Amino acid sequence: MSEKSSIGKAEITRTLEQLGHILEIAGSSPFKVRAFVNGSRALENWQGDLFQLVEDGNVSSIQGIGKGLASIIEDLVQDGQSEAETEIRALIPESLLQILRIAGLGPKKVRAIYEKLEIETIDDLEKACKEELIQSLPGLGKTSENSILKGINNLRRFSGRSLIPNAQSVAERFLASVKDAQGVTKAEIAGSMRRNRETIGDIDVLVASLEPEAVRQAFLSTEGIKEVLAEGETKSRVISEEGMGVDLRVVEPKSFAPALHYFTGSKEHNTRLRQRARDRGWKLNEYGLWNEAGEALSTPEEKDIFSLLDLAWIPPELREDNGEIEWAEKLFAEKKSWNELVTADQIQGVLHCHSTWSDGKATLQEMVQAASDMGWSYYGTADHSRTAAYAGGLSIEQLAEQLLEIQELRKEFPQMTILQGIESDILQDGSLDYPDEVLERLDYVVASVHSSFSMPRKDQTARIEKALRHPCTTVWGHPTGRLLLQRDGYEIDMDHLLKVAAEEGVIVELNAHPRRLDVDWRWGRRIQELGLDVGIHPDAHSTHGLKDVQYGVMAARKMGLSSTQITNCMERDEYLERIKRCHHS
Ligand code: DGT
Ligand code: CA
Ligand code: CA
Ligand code: ZN
Repeated sequence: MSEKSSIGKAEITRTLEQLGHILEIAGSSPFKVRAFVNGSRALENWQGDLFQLVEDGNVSSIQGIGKGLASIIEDLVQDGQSEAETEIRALIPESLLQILRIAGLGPKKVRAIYEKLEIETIDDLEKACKEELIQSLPGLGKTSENSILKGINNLRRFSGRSLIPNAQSVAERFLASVKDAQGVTKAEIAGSMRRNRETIGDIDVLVASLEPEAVRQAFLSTEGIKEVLAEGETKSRVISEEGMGVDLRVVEPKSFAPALHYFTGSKEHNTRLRQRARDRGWKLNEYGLWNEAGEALSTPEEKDIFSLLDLAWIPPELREDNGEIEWAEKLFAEKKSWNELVTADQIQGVLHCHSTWSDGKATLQEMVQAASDMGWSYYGTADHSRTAAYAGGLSIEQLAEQLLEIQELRKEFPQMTILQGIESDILQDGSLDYPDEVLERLDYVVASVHSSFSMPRKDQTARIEKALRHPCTTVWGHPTGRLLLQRDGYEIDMDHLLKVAAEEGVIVELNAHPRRLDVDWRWGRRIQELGLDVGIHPDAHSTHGLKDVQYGVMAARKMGLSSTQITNCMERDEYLERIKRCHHS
C-alpha cells in the first residue's frame, strides 16, 4: 500500500475547482476554465469507488470529465500530485488564492485586480481599497471597495462555517423577528439550511411583503447583531454576535415561490432548472417564470414551478443537482410523486447511547426515562468497550453488573424494551473488544473505530471489513469517523465496505450527533442501490443528546430515505427480529 497516495475524492474535487479558478485568474480560455469547474462538480456528485475506477483506467466514464481532466485525477489518486496541476499553479502567485476567499470576489474580479494593479496579497488589496484605487477598475466601483474591505474583515474574523444547531438558533431568532413585521405574508429560511446541509455558511431569510422598509427595520432590530454589513431597500446583511452571516431578502408576495426556490439553491440545481426553462424558450429567475411569449406564468407555490417544467416537486433537501432532476422528470411522466421522506415522529426507538457506566453524563435510569419521554418503545444502551480506557470502557465484570441494573430497570419501565449493547472498539487488527462468548450474551453490538485513524487505506479497509464480518456485529458505528469542521474521516474504501455491510446484513449507522452526521448523505444513493438498512442513532452522552436524533433525521432526508429504509422506524417486535444476529452458536 503506497503511503503517499492518500488523497481522497473530496480533496481532488476541491483541487479541480481551485485549478479552474486559477486558470480564470490567469486569463485562460473560458472553455478550459469550465472544464475544470464543471469537472469538479461532476466528480463531487459521482458516487462510487474512485480508486477502483482509476485502476480500471475508466475515469473519463464519469459524465462531465474529459480525457485531460481524467489524467490529472488519475495522477492525483495514484501519486498525490500531478504535473499539470503544478503547471497551472505556477500561473499565478499563490497568495491570490487567499484573495479569492473574500466574499463577493470571484475569479473575474480577482483577475482585474491582479492584472491592472499587480496586487497579490490581502494586505495590498486592503491598502488599495483605502487609497480608493479599486473603484476605477472595470466591473468594480466605489461600493465594491467598501464591500471588499468588509469582506477582508470578515474573512479574518469569521471564516468558518457552522454546525446545524448553532445556525438553527440564530436562524430562529431572526425569523421570529421578521415574521411579526407589518405587511409580512410569508417568511422562511432558504439556502443551505433549508437543504439540510451538514454545515451552514450563512443564513438566508426570505420574506414576502409589500412593505420592505418595515421588514428591514424588524430585521435590524433583532437581538444579537454584531455588525450591519449592508442595508438596502430589499436586501440586508448582518453578522450575528455568534459570528454568523445572516442575509435578508424581501420580495413581493407574488414572487415568493420563485424566490424561495431560487434562494434555496443549490446554485447547481438552479442552473439546471434555469437551463431547462431556457430550452423551451422560457425564462426562470428569482422573480418568476415566463413563457416564450413573455407572459408571466402563475406560480403561487414552488410545486407550480416544477410542474410547469414537467417535473415532480423536488424536496429541498435533494436539490443538489445530484440526479434529482432526472428522477423528478421520470416521476412526473409516470404521474407519481416523491416517496415521503422520513420524519422524526416515525422513529420508534434508538440504539447507541452512553451512560455513566462509561463516559455519559446521565445514569442509565435517567437515560431510559428520557427515552420513554421521547415516546420511544425501545432503548439500547451501548457504553464503551474495555480497550477504550480513556472513555471508561467496561470490563467483562462491569458488563455483568450492568445487566443486573438493566433487569431492575425493565421492571421499573415495563412499557420500554431495554437492550444491552456495547459500542465495541474495532481493534487494530479488526477484531472486536471481547471474546465471542461475551459478545453473544449482548442484545446487539455497534462496531466503531476510535483509534489508529491514519492507517493506510488498504489496511483500514481490511480492518473494518473484518469487524463487519464478525457474526456479532449488528451496527457499523459512525462509518467514516469524520468530525465536521474538525477532521476528515479516515481513508477507507467506502463502496467496498458498504457492499460488505450489505452481504453481512449489518446496519449502517447514521450517527445523528451534529458534529458527525456520519455516514455522509452523499452515500445515500449508493446505500439505496445496495438495499442497505440505515439506523439513526443519537450516540447520546446525556439525556439532552437523545434529541440529536432530529439532526440524523434531517441527514436521512437529505439522503432521500423513507421510514421503510430506517431500521429504528420499525415497530418493536419487527425490530427485535431484525437486530438478532449473534445466535449462530
Ligand atoms: P452556504 O451559505 O454556503 O451554506 O450555502 P447556500 O447554498 O446557502 O449559499 P448562499 O447563501 O451563497 O446562497 C443561497 C442560495 O442563493 C444558493 O443556494 C442559490 C442562490 N444563489 C446564490 N448565488 C447564486 C448564483 O450566482 N446563481 C444562482 N443560480 N443561484 C445563486
Ligand atoms: Ca446560505
Ligand atoms: Ca447567503
Ligand atoms: Zn463512538
